[in-house]
Amino acid sequence: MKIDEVTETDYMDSGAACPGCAGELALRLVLKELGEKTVLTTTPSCVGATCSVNISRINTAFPATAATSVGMSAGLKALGKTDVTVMAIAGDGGTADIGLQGLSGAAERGDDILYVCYDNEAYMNTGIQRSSATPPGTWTTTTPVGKERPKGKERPRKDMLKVMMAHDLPYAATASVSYPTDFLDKVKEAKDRTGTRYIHVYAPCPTGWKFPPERSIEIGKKAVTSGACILAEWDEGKFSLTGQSKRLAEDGKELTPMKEYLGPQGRFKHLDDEAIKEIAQTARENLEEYRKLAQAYS
Ligand SMILES: Cc1ncc(C[n+]2csc(CCOP(=O)(O)OP(=O)(O)O)c2C)c(N)n1
Ligand code: SF4
Ligand SMILES: [Mg+2]
Repeated sequence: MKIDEVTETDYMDSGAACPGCAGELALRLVLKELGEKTVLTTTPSCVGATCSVNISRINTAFPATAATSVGMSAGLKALGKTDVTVMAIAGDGGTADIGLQGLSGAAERGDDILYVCYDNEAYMNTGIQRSSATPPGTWTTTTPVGKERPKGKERPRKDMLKVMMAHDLPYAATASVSYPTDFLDKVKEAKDRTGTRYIHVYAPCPTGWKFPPERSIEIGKKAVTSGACILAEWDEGKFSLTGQSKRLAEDGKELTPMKEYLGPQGRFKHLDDEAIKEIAQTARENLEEYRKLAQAYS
């Protein structure tokens, strides 16, 4: 897809997200691809709380996110309505932590839903607490930087793409709002499948990451070009890197120095050069692991 093929029709109504919010942009883009024949489940989260849409939508409790969509999918099928996409959107906290059982249950059963996780790497709507998707090195209000924890969060992030691949579902992918055509190609691919489809889209948050709002797209790009976030796709048992990540891992394109990605973000300002080096090393290792996975599942 080319960017000028993206429809100008907008299914978002007025909203109250912070300026530069990429979570809001993620939902805006997904709806452009899915169109008006979509029923949406949202949860407590920034997107759930701040975005209003011009399509049918239900706001449900975190643990029930996937189950609510599954119920709607079954109901529509019973009514003979087969041309509607049933979609859920939730944040990283709502997906990797609080709603994981419902999502896992749906994926294991093969229920017919599209689940999108927008990942801003913390619980933002309640004031920047760590989630299991928060990357190591991050300051959050529940990983305060101090004598005991000079480097912020210590544990690695949960890799939701690998978690979902373990369910052997038909389609799963990672994406970034900073690469909208790669993202929308994946939404298009997922839309046309049956069964549980999962897209994990990286979505910078100027408020929680502490950078100026006009830099959201640039920071999202640097997340990918530094190797901190990886664009990939699982398609009926085949795994591949896509877009910029493919060029970095397979074509030997040079990674952006990690400092360029972390430096503009206040949540990393406590990190010294040694700590940044460690994060860069982990990113290289993750990219290499994904490259090998792509070889193994080609
Ligand atoms: C079961 C339950 N636990 C906790 C909350 C409080 N809560 C509301 S929004 C939110 C943050 C959600 O984080 P995430 O899913 O990552 O979305 P974000 O706010 O980052 O957009 C939390 C913890 C809740 N509403 N319900
Ligand atoms: S806190 Fe972050 S995710 Fe929430 S509305 Fe503001 S920019 Fe968006
Ligand atoms: Mg979040």
